[in-house]
Amino acid sequence: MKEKNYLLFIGLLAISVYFLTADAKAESIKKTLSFSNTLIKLGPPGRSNAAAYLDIYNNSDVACILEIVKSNDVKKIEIHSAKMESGMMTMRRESDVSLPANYLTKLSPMGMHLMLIGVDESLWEKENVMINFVTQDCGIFSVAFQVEG
Ligand SMILES: [Cu+2]
Repeated sequence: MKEKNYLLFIGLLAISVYFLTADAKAESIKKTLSFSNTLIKLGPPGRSNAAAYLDIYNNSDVACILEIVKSNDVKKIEIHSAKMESGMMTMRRESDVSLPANYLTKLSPMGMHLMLIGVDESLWEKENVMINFVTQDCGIFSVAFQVEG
């Protein structure tokens, strides 16, 4: 092999290794959290609040801190935990929720959930609403939610 061709070959090899590594990195960040069973429960018409439920699986070996949950279609989204206290259901706002490593966190009725504050009629016409999850170290995720009455 001539020297020039040899250098070209090494160069191409280096470039493909670089892209493969970059690809693998992007993949690992993307797959840190998996979202499933996403559902927005609107409840009776006229109500300005709704709840959203989902499962979040943290595939990584580190805990992910969920900092902000937001959507262009909703004024404000809070993370709530629900608890029975002397026969009454109480809700509390949670901040910086930790999603443990290699663990499935379920946001469900009677437990932790998303509170959609300030929803309007336009939500009824949508089949899907995008909700964004911003974490401290695990990236930002845009997740489609099915809307149900
Ligand atoms: Cu709530």
